[in-house]
Amino acid sequence: MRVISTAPIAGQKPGTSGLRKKTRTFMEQRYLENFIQSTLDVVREDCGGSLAGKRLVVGGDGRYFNREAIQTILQIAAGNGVGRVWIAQGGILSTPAMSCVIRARGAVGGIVLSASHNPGGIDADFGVKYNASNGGPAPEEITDRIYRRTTEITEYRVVEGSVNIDQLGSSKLGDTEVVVFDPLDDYAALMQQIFDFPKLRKFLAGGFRMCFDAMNGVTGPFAKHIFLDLLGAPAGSVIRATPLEDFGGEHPDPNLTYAAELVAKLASDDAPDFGAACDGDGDRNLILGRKCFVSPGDSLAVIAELAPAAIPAYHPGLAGVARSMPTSMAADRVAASLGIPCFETPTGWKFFGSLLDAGKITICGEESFGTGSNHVREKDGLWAVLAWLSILAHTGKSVDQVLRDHWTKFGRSYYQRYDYEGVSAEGANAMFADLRGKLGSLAGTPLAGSKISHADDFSYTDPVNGATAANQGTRIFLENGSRVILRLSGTGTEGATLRMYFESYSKDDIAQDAEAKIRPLAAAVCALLDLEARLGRKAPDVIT
Ligand code: VG1
Ligand code: CO
Repeated sequence: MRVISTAPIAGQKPGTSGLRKKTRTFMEQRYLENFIQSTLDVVREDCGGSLAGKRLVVGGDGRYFNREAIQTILQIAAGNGVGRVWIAQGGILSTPAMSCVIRARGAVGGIVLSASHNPGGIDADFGVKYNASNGGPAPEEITDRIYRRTTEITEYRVVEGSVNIDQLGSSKLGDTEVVVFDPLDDYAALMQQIFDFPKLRKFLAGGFRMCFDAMNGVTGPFAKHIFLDLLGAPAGSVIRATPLEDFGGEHPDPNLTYAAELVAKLASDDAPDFGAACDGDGDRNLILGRKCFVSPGDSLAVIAELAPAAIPAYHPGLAGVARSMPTSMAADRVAASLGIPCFETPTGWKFFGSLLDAGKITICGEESFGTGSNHVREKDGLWAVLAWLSILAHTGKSVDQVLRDHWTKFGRSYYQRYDYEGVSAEGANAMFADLRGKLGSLAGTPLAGSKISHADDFSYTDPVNGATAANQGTRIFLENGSRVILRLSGTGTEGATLRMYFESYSKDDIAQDAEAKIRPLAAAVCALLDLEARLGRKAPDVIT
């Protein structure tokens, strides 16, 4: 074991989902080392002072620097006397599979190497996230301590050496046992416990056509194993299934902008019945029908409505549901009709963890293409795809019909999110400061044919452990029931990214185009904020 001196590096504060920075920043001397040593210092503290006998899982989404980072983490884990480190073969482990493996193998936690849907490569993004023993992203109480530790660090400990991460089996680094395992096993077994695989197999054999796009990310091998090997879908049903270090030079972000190839396929005359995609690390999902897009808020609501009938694991019914604050309120209406609670949390999956652990919710989701349940403590892209397949198999309806039936019963939340990426942080902060200054006086202001009823900053108190989080997004409510939310991204790596979320509810008028429905509201809010002058942007970079 070698002790190497180091000094604090500024800015190692985890955001919405771990520490995300430019890859070159992570490659700087001691950058990754400092963060990992700080993380393990906090984990050791929570383990009563020693990591001996403790088990840690390590894996990532396969992006550039994944393999090198794994070797560094191994050396530091061994230097800190971790009992055993499980490494996914080839370093490839989706975020939900990480959560599954931590839980299934009783690990103390896991280190996820991913910048999710952000591009990969030496000039793109990298990220590191610590997940705790429940399988979920560490809560802020832990990430705050990790951050504090990075500001005080003076040394890190390593055992030098390396391990062949492509070869299954067990070896030693110092006193640490290193086990390279097949990442598909635990995850596929869990999916088979939740869903009726024989029924899905029959459904796919009956002429139903699907196309799953892994976007050159981590889900490729998992999707091939589940959809092709276990469910018998024909070979062409899974595309872009080899994890690439740069995701083929694209954004592995499953939305209408970045999954354009799949969207075009589903809009063609020879479209399959169902299309789906996941992001780089496999926690997000996009659901498409023929010429039909399922907005994530609707997807959450439909799954909450139909999972108890369509999916064996949820036959006993749901304890409750939860959604992040900016996510559309469609799920609230389903919860009300089921007579179960609906919780509203800040953005980021870490806020669902305590509710899931306490058994208060069964299904939860975010507008950012994230859906999941109590089976793991991360959002789970392939789980959502299997949930939709189960719903289609159970109802015998098309995606489009499932949506229409849902809206007929509950009404429709028209929804869109505008992203302004890489704007000046100064300009964005000034705009927020101004808006905050006048929140109290906005009531009564006319806006897009209605009036502002009230406006505030969202604060959250966790109903299980009392933890609080303030300033989680500025909300503007209209008298006609519409909502607008503004917040700054906590996952970006350049300048600031402004997100604006628009929601407009109709009970009966359910067949309009979402874009057309939202446009006047969006235009009015941009004018209210003087957005073009302040940020120098005429239009958002991405609309989802
Ligand atoms: C974004 C999304 C948020 C999601 C987070 C991590 O955060 O808005 O809903 O939980 O990404 O997703 P932000 O702070 O940039 O808005 V992933 O797939 O990057 O783990
Ligand atoms: Co992701």
